[in-house]
Amino acid sequence: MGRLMRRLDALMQDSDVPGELTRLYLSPAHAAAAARVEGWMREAGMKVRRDALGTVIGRLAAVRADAPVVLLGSHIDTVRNAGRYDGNLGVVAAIEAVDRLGGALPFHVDVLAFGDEEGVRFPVTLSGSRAAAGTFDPAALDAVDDDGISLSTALAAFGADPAQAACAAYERGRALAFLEVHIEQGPVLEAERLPVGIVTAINGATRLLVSVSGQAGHAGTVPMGLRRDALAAAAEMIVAVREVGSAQEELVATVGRIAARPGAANVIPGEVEFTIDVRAPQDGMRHAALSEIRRRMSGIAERHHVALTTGRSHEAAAVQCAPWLQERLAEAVAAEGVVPRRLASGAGHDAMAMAALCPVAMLFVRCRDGVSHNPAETILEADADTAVRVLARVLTGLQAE
Ligand code: HGY
Ligand code: MN
Ligand code: MN
Repeated sequence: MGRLMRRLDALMQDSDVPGELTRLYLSPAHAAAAARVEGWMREAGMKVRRDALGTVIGRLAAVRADAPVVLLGSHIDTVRNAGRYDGNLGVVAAIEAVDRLGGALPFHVDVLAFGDEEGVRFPVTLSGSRAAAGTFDPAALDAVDDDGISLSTALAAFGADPAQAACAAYERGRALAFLEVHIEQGPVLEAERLPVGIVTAINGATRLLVSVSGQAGHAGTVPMGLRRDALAAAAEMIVAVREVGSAQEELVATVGRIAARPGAANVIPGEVEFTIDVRAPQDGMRHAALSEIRRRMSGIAERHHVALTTGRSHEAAAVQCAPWLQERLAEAVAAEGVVPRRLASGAGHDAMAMAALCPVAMLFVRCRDGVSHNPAETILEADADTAVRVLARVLTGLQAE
Protein backbone atom coordinates (compact mmCIF):
# COMPACT_ATOMS: atom_id res chain seq x y z
CA MET A 1 0.00 0.00 0.00
CA GLY A 2 1.46 3.38 -1.00
CA ARG A 3 1.83 6.49 1.13
CA LEU A 4 -1.42 8.10 -0.03
CA MET A 5 -3.60 5.21 1.10
CA ARG A 6 -1.57 4.75 4.31
CA ARG A 7 -2.20 8.40 5.13
CA LEU A 8 -5.93 8.06 4.50
CA ASP A 9 -5.96 5.04 6.80
CA ALA A 10 -3.96 6.97 9.42
CA LEU A 11 -6.58 9.75 9.42
CA MET A 12 -9.13 7.15 10.54
CA GLN A 13 -7.55 7.44 14.01
CA ASP A 14 -8.74 11.04 14.27
CA SER A 15 -12.38 10.46 15.15
CA ASP A 16 -14.68 11.88 17.82
CA VAL A 17 -16.41 8.51 18.17
CA PRO A 18 -14.43 5.35 18.93
CA GLY A 19 -14.95 2.57 16.38
CA GLU A 20 -16.24 4.81 13.60
CA LEU A 21 -15.14 7.88 11.66
CA THR A 22 -16.95 11.00 12.86
CA ARG A 23 -14.83 14.16 12.72
CA LEU A 24 -16.80 17.30 13.47
CA TYR A 25 -15.69 20.87 12.85
CA LEU A 26 -13.35 22.23 15.58
CA SER A 27 -13.58 19.01 17.58
CA PRO A 28 -10.57 17.24 19.16
CA ALA A 29 -10.58 14.87 16.17
CA HIS A 30 -10.46 17.83 13.78
CA ALA A 31 -7.52 19.26 15.73
CA ALA A 32 -5.69 15.93 15.52
CA ALA A 33 -6.37 15.51 11.80
CA ALA A 34 -5.31 19.12 11.14
CA ALA A 35 -2.02 18.50 12.94
CA ARG A 36 -1.44 15.32 10.95
CA VAL A 37 -2.15 17.05 7.64
CA GLU A 38 0.09 19.96 8.65
CA GLY A 39 2.96 17.51 9.19
CA TRP A 40 2.46 15.99 5.74
CA MET A 41 2.40 19.43 4.14
CA ARG A 42 5.72 20.26 5.78
CA GLU A 43 7.17 16.93 4.63
CA ALA A 44 6.21 17.98 1.09
CA GLY A 45 8.27 21.15 1.50
CA MET A 46 5.36 23.49 2.09
CA LYS A 47 5.21 26.33 4.58
CA VAL A 48 2.05 25.94 6.68
CA ARG A 49 -0.31 28.44 8.31
CA ARG A 50 -3.81 28.33 9.80
CA ASP A 51 -6.51 30.86 9.00
CA ALA A 52 -9.19 32.33 11.29
CA LEU A 53 -11.68 29.55 10.46
CA GLY A 54 -9.24 26.75 11.31
CA THR A 55 -8.28 25.90 7.72
CA VAL A 56 -4.80 24.40 7.38
CA ILE A 57 -2.99 26.00 4.43
CA GLY A 58 0.24 24.63 3.00
CA ARG A 59 2.12 26.72 0.45
CA LEU A 60 4.72 25.67 -2.12
CA ALA A 61 6.02 29.16 -2.79
CA ALA A 62 6.85 30.49 -6.24
CA VAL A 63 10.15 32.21 -6.85
CA ARG A 64 8.46 35.64 -6.91
CA ALA A 65 6.62 36.60 -3.74
CA ASP A 66 4.04 38.57 -5.73
CA ALA A 67 3.20 35.61 -7.99
CA PRO A 68 -0.44 34.51 -8.32
CA VAL A 69 -1.62 31.35 -6.58
CA VAL A 70 -3.29 28.09 -7.65
CA LEU A 71 -5.43 26.60 -4.91
CA LEU A 72 -5.94 22.88 -4.28
CA GLY A 73 -7.66 21.01 -1.49
CA SER A 74 -10.89 19.76 0.02
CA HIS A 75 -12.29 19.10 3.50
CA ILE A 76 -11.13 17.00 6.45
CA ASP A 77 -14.37 17.13 8.41
CA THR A 78 -16.77 14.21 7.94
CA VAL A 79 -20.40 13.26 8.38
CA ARG A 80 -21.28 10.95 11.27
CA ASN A 81 -20.04 7.36 10.80
CA ALA A 82 -18.40 8.41 7.57
CA GLY A 83 -16.25 6.81 4.96
CA ARG A 84 -12.55 7.67 4.96
CA TYR A 85 -12.27 9.16 1.46
CA ASP A 86 -14.97 11.89 1.30
CA GLY A 87 -12.96 15.13 1.52
CA ASN A 88 -9.82 13.58 2.99
CA LEU A 89 -8.80 12.12 -0.38
CA GLY A 90 -8.77 15.58 -1.96
CA VAL A 91 -6.41 16.97 0.68
CA VAL A 92 -4.02 14.00 0.74
CA ALA A 93 -3.98 13.75 -3.08
CA ALA A 94 -3.20 17.47 -3.37
CA ILE A 95 -0.24 17.10 -1.00
CA GLU A 96 0.98 14.13 -3.06
CA ALA A 97 0.68 16.14 -6.29
CA VAL A 98 2.67 19.03 -4.81
CA ASP A 99 5.28 16.58 -3.57
CA ARG A 100 5.70 15.28 -7.14
CA LEU A 101 6.22 18.75 -8.63
CA GLY A 102 9.87 18.67 -7.70
CA GLY A 103 10.19 22.39 -7.17
CA ALA A 104 8.70 25.85 -7.45
CA LEU A 105 6.34 26.86 -10.28
CA PRO A 106 5.75 30.40 -11.62
CA PHE A 107 2.79 30.57 -9.23
CA HIS A 108 2.36 29.67 -5.57
CA VAL A 109 0.49 26.41 -4.96
CA ASP A 110 -1.65 26.36 -1.82
CA VAL A 111 -3.26 23.21 -0.43
CA LEU A 112 -6.24 23.99 1.80
CA ALA A 113 -7.68 21.52 4.31
CA PHE A 114 -11.09 22.96 5.15
CA GLY A 115 -12.80 21.97 8.40
CA ASP A 116 -16.49 22.59 7.76
CA GLU A 117 -17.75 21.31 4.45
CA GLU A 118 -20.31 18.90 5.84
CA GLY A 119 -22.04 21.36 8.17
CA VAL A 120 -22.82 18.59 10.70
CA ARG A 121 -21.91 20.26 14.01
CA PHE A 122 -23.25 23.78 13.37
CA PRO A 123 -26.30 24.75 11.24
CA VAL A 124 -23.93 26.40 8.76
CA THR A 125 -21.61 24.84 6.19
CA LEU A 126 -18.72 25.64 3.83
CA SER A 127 -17.45 28.06 6.52
CA GLY A 128 -13.75 27.60 5.68
CA SER A 129 -14.10 27.77 1.93
CA ARG A 130 -16.49 30.72 2.17
CA ALA A 131 -13.94 32.54 4.34
CA ALA A 132 -11.15 31.80 1.84
CA ALA A 133 -13.41 33.06 -0.96
CA GLY A 134 -14.31 36.21 0.99
CA THR A 135 -18.02 35.39 1.27
CA PHE A 136 -18.19 34.22 4.89
CA ASP A 137 -21.13 35.79 6.74
CA PRO A 138 -19.96 36.89 10.24
CA ALA A 139 -23.51 36.20 11.49
CA ALA A 140 -22.60 32.51 11.17
CA LEU A 141 -20.27 32.97 14.15
CA ASP A 142 -23.40 33.05 16.33
CA ALA A 143 -24.61 29.63 15.12
CA VAL A 144 -24.72 27.17 18.00
CA ASP A 145 -24.22 23.40 18.10
CA ASP A 146 -26.42 20.89 19.97
CA ASP A 147 -24.60 21.77 23.21
CA GLY A 148 -25.28 25.48 22.78
CA ILE A 149 -21.63 26.26 21.94
CA SER A 150 -21.35 29.05 19.35
CA LEU A 151 -19.09 28.80 16.32
CA SER A 152 -17.21 31.81 17.64
CA THR A 153 -16.57 30.15 21.01
CA ALA A 154 -15.54 26.89 19.35
CA LEU A 155 -13.12 28.71 17.03
CA ALA A 156 -11.47 30.46 19.97
CA ALA A 157 -11.18 27.14 21.84
CA PHE A 158 -9.61 25.66 18.69
CA GLY A 159 -6.95 28.38 18.78
CA ALA A 160 -8.40 30.37 15.88
CA ASP A 161 -9.43 34.01 16.02
CA PRO A 162 -12.99 34.55 14.72
CA ALA A 163 -12.48 38.32 14.77
CA GLN A 164 -10.00 37.81 11.92
CA ALA A 165 -12.46 35.88 9.73
CA ALA A 166 -12.35 38.54 7.02
CA CYS A 167 -8.54 38.20 6.82
CA ALA A 168 -8.91 34.59 5.67
CA ALA A 169 -10.04 35.82 2.24
CA TYR A 170 -7.68 35.48 -0.71
CA GLU A 171 -7.14 38.66 -2.67
CA ARG A 172 -9.54 38.66 -5.62
CA GLY A 173 -7.71 38.33 -8.93
CA ARG A 174 -4.64 36.68 -7.42
CA ALA A 175 -6.11 33.16 -7.28
CA LEU A 176 -5.82 31.59 -10.75
CA ALA A 177 -7.95 28.53 -10.01
CA PHE A 178 -9.24 26.13 -7.39
CA LEU A 179 -8.89 22.43 -8.23
CA GLU A 180 -10.51 19.75 -6.06
CA VAL A 181 -10.09 15.99 -6.23
CA HIS A 182 -13.05 14.18 -4.67
CA ILE A 183 -14.69 10.76 -4.74
CA GLU A 184 -17.67 10.70 -7.07
CA GLN A 185 -20.04 9.49 -4.35
CA GLY A 186 -22.17 8.05 -7.16
CA PRO A 187 -22.18 5.02 -9.51
CA VAL A 188 -21.39 6.51 -12.94
CA LEU A 189 -17.60 6.05 -13.19
CA GLU A 190 -17.77 2.51 -11.85
CA ALA A 191 -20.59 1.62 -14.27
CA GLU A 192 -18.45 2.89 -17.16
CA ARG A 193 -15.21 1.33 -15.79
CA LEU A 194 -13.48 4.70 -15.56
CA PRO A 195 -11.02 5.59 -12.78
CA VAL A 196 -11.64 9.35 -12.90
CA GLY A 197 -14.08 11.86 -14.35
CA ILE A 198 -14.29 15.60 -14.94
CA VAL A 199 -17.03 17.54 -13.16
CA THR A 200 -19.08 19.89 -15.35
CA ALA A 201 -21.30 21.46 -12.68
CA ILE A 202 -22.21 21.12 -9.02
CA ASN A 203 -25.88 20.98 -8.12
CA GLY A 204 -27.28 23.84 -6.06
CA ALA A 205 -28.54 22.93 -2.59
CA THR A 206 -30.91 24.29 0.04
CA ARG A 207 -31.20 22.95 3.60
CA LEU A 208 -34.22 23.80 5.77
CA LEU A 209 -34.87 23.19 9.46
CA VAL A 210 -38.62 22.59 9.94
CA SER A 211 -40.37 22.91 13.31
CA VAL A 212 -43.89 21.53 13.85
CA SER A 213 -45.63 22.55 17.05
CA GLY A 214 -48.83 20.80 18.22
CA GLN A 215 -49.92 19.78 21.68
CA ALA A 216 -48.47 17.01 23.82
CA GLY A 217 -51.18 14.89 25.40
CA HIS A 218 -52.11 11.57 26.92
CA ALA A 219 -51.91 8.80 24.29
CA GLY A 220 -54.77 6.94 25.99
CA THR A 221 -57.34 9.63 26.56
CA VAL A 222 -57.28 12.11 23.67
CA PRO A 223 -59.64 11.04 20.85
CA MET A 224 -57.90 10.91 17.43
CA GLY A 225 -60.05 13.71 16.02
CA LEU A 226 -59.11 16.12 18.82
CA ARG A 227 -55.35 15.70 18.62
CA ARG A 228 -52.74 18.23 17.50
CA ASP A 229 -50.17 15.52 16.85
CA ALA A 230 -46.92 17.13 15.67
CA LEU A 231 -45.36 13.80 14.62
CA ALA A 232 -48.37 12.64 12.59
CA ALA A 233 -48.33 15.97 10.76
CA ALA A 234 -44.56 15.78 10.23
CA ALA A 235 -44.91 12.26 8.86
CA GLU A 236 -47.32 13.48 6.16
CA MET A 237 -44.95 16.38 5.42
CA ILE A 238 -42.03 13.99 4.97
CA VAL A 239 -44.04 11.93 2.48
CA ALA A 240 -44.83 15.18 0.63
CA VAL A 241 -41.11 16.06 0.48
CA ARG A 242 -40.38 12.68 -1.09
CA GLU A 243 -43.24 13.03 -3.60
CA VAL A 244 -42.05 16.49 -4.72
CA GLY A 245 -38.45 15.25 -4.95
CA SER A 246 -39.53 12.28 -7.05
CA ALA A 247 -41.49 14.41 -9.53
CA GLN A 248 -38.49 15.40 -11.68
CA GLU A 249 -35.51 13.34 -12.90
CA GLU A 250 -32.61 15.52 -11.73
CA LEU A 251 -34.27 16.82 -8.56
CA VAL A 252 -33.61 15.23 -5.16
CA ALA A 253 -35.19 15.96 -1.75
CA THR A 254 -34.20 14.31 1.51
CA VAL A 255 -35.30 14.37 5.14
CA GLY A 256 -32.14 13.27 6.92
CA ARG A 257 -32.78 14.08 10.55
CA ILE A 258 -35.88 14.16 12.81
CA ALA A 259 -36.45 14.72 16.51
CA ALA A 260 -39.82 14.32 18.30
CA ARG A 261 -40.49 15.56 21.83
CA PRO A 262 -41.16 14.60 24.53
CA GLY A 263 -40.33 11.18 23.01
CA ALA A 264 -42.37 8.88 25.27
CA ALA A 265 -44.47 6.03 23.91
CA ASN A 266 -47.58 7.11 25.82
CA VAL A 267 -47.43 10.83 24.96
CA ILE A 268 -48.78 12.46 21.81
CA PRO A 269 -45.75 14.33 20.40
CA GLY A 270 -46.12 18.07 20.83
CA GLU A 271 -42.94 19.23 19.06
CA VAL A 272 -41.07 17.89 16.05
CA GLU A 273 -38.02 19.20 14.21
CA PHE A 274 -36.75 17.78 10.94
CA THR A 275 -34.36 18.77 8.15
CA ILE A 276 -35.03 19.03 4.42
CA ASP A 277 -32.24 18.97 1.82
CA VAL A 278 -33.23 19.86 -1.77
CA ARG A 279 -30.79 19.76 -4.73
CA ALA A 280 -31.05 20.35 -8.48
CA PRO A 281 -28.72 21.27 -11.38
CA GLN A 282 -30.73 24.45 -12.07
CA ASP A 283 -31.52 26.96 -9.33
CA GLY A 284 -35.00 27.57 -10.81
CA MET A 285 -35.91 23.89 -10.49
CA ARG A 286 -34.76 23.86 -6.87
CA HIS A 287 -36.63 27.01 -5.94
CA ALA A 288 -39.84 25.74 -7.58
CA ALA A 289 -39.58 22.48 -5.65
CA LEU A 290 -39.06 24.36 -2.38
CA SER A 291 -42.18 26.47 -3.04
CA GLU A 292 -44.23 23.33 -3.73
CA ILE A 293 -42.90 21.66 -0.55
CA ARG A 294 -43.75 24.76 1.53
CA ARG A 295 -47.24 24.91 -0.02
CA ARG A 296 -47.98 21.29 0.77
CA MET A 297 -46.57 21.47 4.29
CA SER A 298 -48.77 24.50 5.07
CA GLY A 299 -51.87 22.59 3.98
CA ILE A 300 -50.91 19.60 6.14
CA ALA A 301 -50.23 21.87 9.14
CA GLU A 302 -53.67 23.45 8.76
CA ARG A 303 -55.41 20.07 8.62
CA HIS A 304 -53.60 18.93 11.78
CA HIS A 305 -54.08 22.29 13.60
CA VAL A 306 -50.33 22.52 14.23
CA ALA A 307 -47.96 25.46 13.83
CA LEU A 308 -45.25 25.25 11.16
CA THR A 309 -42.02 27.26 10.99
CA THR A 310 -39.14 26.74 8.55
CA GLY A 311 -35.65 28.19 8.76
CA ARG A 312 -32.97 27.99 6.06
CA SER A 313 -29.63 26.69 7.31
CA HIS A 314 -27.79 26.40 4.02
CA GLU A 315 -28.14 27.74 0.50
CA ALA A 316 -25.62 27.26 -2.29
CA ALA A 317 -26.34 28.15 -5.90
CA ALA A 318 -25.52 25.64 -8.64
CA VAL A 319 -21.97 26.18 -9.90
CA GLN A 320 -20.55 25.62 -13.40
CA CYS A 321 -16.95 24.40 -13.48
CA ALA A 322 -14.73 26.61 -15.65
CA PRO A 323 -14.71 25.20 -19.22
CA TRP A 324 -11.00 26.00 -19.73
CA LEU A 325 -10.12 24.13 -16.53
CA GLN A 326 -12.33 21.21 -17.55
CA GLU A 327 -10.38 21.18 -20.81
CA ARG A 328 -7.03 21.09 -18.94
CA LEU A 329 -8.30 18.23 -16.82
CA ALA A 330 -9.56 16.39 -19.93
CA GLU A 331 -6.17 16.75 -21.64
CA ALA A 332 -4.38 15.45 -18.53
CA VAL A 333 -6.85 12.56 -18.15
CA ALA A 334 -6.37 11.62 -21.83
CA ALA A 335 -2.60 11.82 -21.37
CA GLU A 336 -3.03 9.16 -18.69
CA GLY A 337 -4.72 6.94 -21.26
CA VAL A 338 -8.21 7.41 -19.80
CA VAL A 339 -11.28 8.50 -21.74
CA PRO A 340 -12.18 11.98 -20.41
CA ARG A 341 -15.75 11.52 -19.11
CA ARG A 342 -17.59 14.65 -18.01
CA LEU A 343 -20.35 14.42 -15.39
CA ALA A 344 -22.32 16.65 -12.99
CA SER A 345 -22.03 16.48 -9.21
CA GLY A 346 -25.18 15.82 -7.14
CA ALA A 347 -23.12 16.29 -3.99
CA GLY A 348 -22.03 19.68 -2.72
CA HIS A 349 -18.34 20.56 -2.36
CA ASP A 350 -16.03 23.35 -1.18
CA ALA A 351 -15.56 24.20 -4.85
CA MET A 352 -19.08 25.69 -4.77
CA ALA A 353 -17.90 28.31 -2.30
CA MET A 354 -14.51 28.82 -4.00
CA ALA A 355 -16.28 29.64 -7.26
CA ALA A 356 -16.98 33.09 -5.78
CA LEU A 357 -13.22 33.72 -5.76
CA CYS A 358 -11.86 32.11 -8.93
CA PRO A 359 -12.51 29.54 -11.68
CA VAL A 360 -13.02 26.08 -10.20
CA ALA A 361 -12.78 22.51 -11.45
CA MET A 362 -13.13 19.08 -9.89
CA LEU A 363 -11.78 15.66 -10.69
CA PHE A 364 -13.93 12.75 -9.49
CA VAL A 365 -12.47 9.41 -8.44
CA ARG A 366 -14.47 6.21 -8.89
CA CYS A 367 -15.93 4.74 -5.71
CA ARG A 368 -17.24 1.22 -5.25
CA ASP A 369 -21.02 0.86 -5.74
CA GLY A 370 -21.20 4.68 -5.61
CA VAL A 371 -21.43 4.34 -1.82
CA SER A 372 -20.47 7.35 0.32
CA HIS A 373 -21.37 8.94 3.66
CA ASN A 374 -20.98 5.35 4.83
CA PRO A 375 -18.03 3.41 6.33
CA ALA A 376 -18.27 1.06 3.31
CA GLU A 377 -16.92 3.90 1.11
CA THR A 378 -14.10 2.34 -0.97
CA ILE A 379 -11.71 3.44 -3.73
CA LEU A 380 -8.93 1.72 -5.66
CA GLU A 381 -5.39 2.86 -4.91
CA ALA A 382 -4.63 2.86 -8.62
CA ASP A 383 -7.49 5.31 -9.21
CA ALA A 384 -6.23 7.64 -6.50
CA ASP A 385 -2.75 7.50 -8.07
CA THR A 386 -4.24 8.36 -11.46
CA ALA A 387 -5.93 11.39 -9.89
CA VAL A 388 -2.63 12.55 -8.37
CA ARG A 389 -0.87 12.23 -11.73
CA VAL A 390 -3.66 14.12 -13.48
CA LEU A 391 -3.49 16.91 -10.89
CA ALA A 392 0.31 17.16 -11.19
CA ARG A 393 0.00 17.30 -15.00
CA VAL A 394 -2.53 20.12 -14.82
CA LEU A 395 -0.33 22.11 -12.44
CA THR A 396 2.79 21.77 -14.57
CA GLY A 397 0.70 22.49 -17.66
CA LEU A 398 -0.56 25.75 -16.14
CA GLN A 399 2.98 27.11 -15.95
CA ALA A 400 2.99 27.14 -19.73
CA GLU A 401 0.34 29.91 -19.52
O1 HGY B 1 -24.05 17.25 1.41
C1 HGY B 1 -23.17 17.19 0.55
O2 HGY B 1 -23.44 17.13 -0.63
C2 HGY B 1 -21.73 17.20 0.95
O3 HGY B 1 -21.33 15.88 1.23
N1 HGY B 1 -21.53 18.05 2.08
MN1 MN C 1 -19.77 14.59 2.25
MN1 MN D 1 -17.19 15.88 0.44
